[in-house]
Amino acid sequence: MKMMDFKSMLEQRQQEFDMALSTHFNEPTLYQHKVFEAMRYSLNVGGKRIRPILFLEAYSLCGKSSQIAKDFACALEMIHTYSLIHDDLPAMDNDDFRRGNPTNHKVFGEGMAILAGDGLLNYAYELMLKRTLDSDNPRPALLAMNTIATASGVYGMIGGQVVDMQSEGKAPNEEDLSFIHQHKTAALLKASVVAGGYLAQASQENLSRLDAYGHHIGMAFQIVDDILDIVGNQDKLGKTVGSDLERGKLTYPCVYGLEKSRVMAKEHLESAKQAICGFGPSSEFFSALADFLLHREY
Ligand code: GRG
Repeated sequence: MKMMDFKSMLEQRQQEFDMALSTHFNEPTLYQHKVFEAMRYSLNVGGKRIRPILFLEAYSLCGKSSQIAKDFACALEMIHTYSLIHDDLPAMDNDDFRRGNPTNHKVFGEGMAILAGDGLLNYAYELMLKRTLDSDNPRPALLAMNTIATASGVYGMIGGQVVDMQSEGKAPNEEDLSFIHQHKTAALLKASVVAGGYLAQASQENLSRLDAYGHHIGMAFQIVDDILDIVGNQDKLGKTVGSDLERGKLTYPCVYGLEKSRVMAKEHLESAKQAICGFGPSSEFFSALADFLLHREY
């Protein structure tokens, strides 16, 4: 697939997803409207929508199409957005800008940003539970939700964030680095792919393919993120470059150097493509997405 064709497909999916997401945020004026405003702000401030698109693609690769999948995709973006709002707080990474715009706490204040993050996390599960309860066959949805919950909790993203926080200023070491990348970033990306397979009742063989693809793109994604923090263009990235170095963060370039990190990211991407080609020609979008993530500039 040509990169141009891929980009227009990606854009179309992003637009479709944005429409689905907006249906959950058209509440009339409520007493607690401020928290909705803060939640909407970060949800709509230019995210690439990678996780929901991964989820919906995995779901449709396994031959399905349904409303429940769109709602699960929205829930994934809400969980991702909560993690970014909290990550930007002064008590964590203390960032003033994300995606070229002021961070949530800069606009709404720290207290409201904490609540907006909590609100998004909880709303994600409210939505998934509601749809699961409406279903005649809830098991696939429960398996998908279990995958998402585990990947974003203390055994996944939160666990990775804990070790990431503790690693600041520590001597570079491969073991901590591998734990951080697998848990903080790769876990939710992988879960987005695998949960799509669970919801679509994919075979064990296809679940294994999705699992491997998700793992490898998740790892490559974070390695590329580390590289961009050194060589990226600040305007394109929409955030300050060099912040990892400044904070003494444990990153791939600091453990392996830039060149080896690039090679490692490429190897993960090749493994991801290898894993997904078992689906045949219908896996073309996933394969192009792997390339896009490797060559992304933001
Ligand atoms: C606060 C519990 C808690 C966890 C935070 C995800 C995370 C853990 C921190 C974010 C720090 C960070 C920038 C990690 C790099 C990888 C990453 C998640 C990048 C942002 O994801 P994109 O590029 O974001 O998909 P967009 O802006 O496109 O939505």
